[in-house]
Amino acid sequence: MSRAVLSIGSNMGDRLGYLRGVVDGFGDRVVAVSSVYSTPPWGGIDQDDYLNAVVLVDDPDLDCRDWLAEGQRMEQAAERVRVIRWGARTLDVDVVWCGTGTEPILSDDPVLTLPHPQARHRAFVLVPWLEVEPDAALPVDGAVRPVRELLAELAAEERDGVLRTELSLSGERGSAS
Ligand code: A4P
Ligand code: MG
Repeated sequence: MSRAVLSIGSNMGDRLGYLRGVVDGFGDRVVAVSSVYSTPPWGGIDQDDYLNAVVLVDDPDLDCRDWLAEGQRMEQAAERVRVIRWGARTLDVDVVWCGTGTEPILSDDPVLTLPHPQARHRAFVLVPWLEVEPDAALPVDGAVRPVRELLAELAAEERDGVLRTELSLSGERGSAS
């Protein structure tokens, strides 16, 4: 049984449509969905801006690997081609955090590393996560750190690049890609 924090992103094609597909795909397992954020590419590869969001999911019958597998199925359905690490993609679904209740599961398995090793450095993950879970905490180097502190430690330009949009992944929907 598990609860997970998923970071979803797209910077190719129908970006909003791909993100909505994730929320629709997880259906009633979705507990909360952040706003959609426009974010500059992270990781030093020259590419278009992303739309990013965070989705909280919960299902007593699924474990952390199931969330990864479901996310990868959705990436494939979005016709994602894996060309270059940290490069452009129609859809990326990362498991940022997974646990039972509030207890995190830790893993250094390269197939599923938990928490996601880059999450702490990524304002495009931390900003939307805090929106849906203001008291979120992330295990970092053996200590559990409030996500709001991790975000405050990032460079101001990292944080300032993450812009909330009026686009929505649930409920009433705008139209744009
Ligand atoms: N994997 C291990 N742990 C995890 C985890 N916690 N969640 C493995 C998801 N996957 C995990 O991923 C490579 C392998 O990581 C998988 O086989 C999985 O078993 P991938 O998605 O196939 O490859 P990738 O995405 O090219 O590389 P990577 O390192 O996963 O990149 P990221 O971390 O996904 O970063 N900039 C902005 N603004 N917004 C973004 O969303 N995304 C990326 C991709 C780069 N820059 C970005 C964004
Ligand atoms: Mg990925």
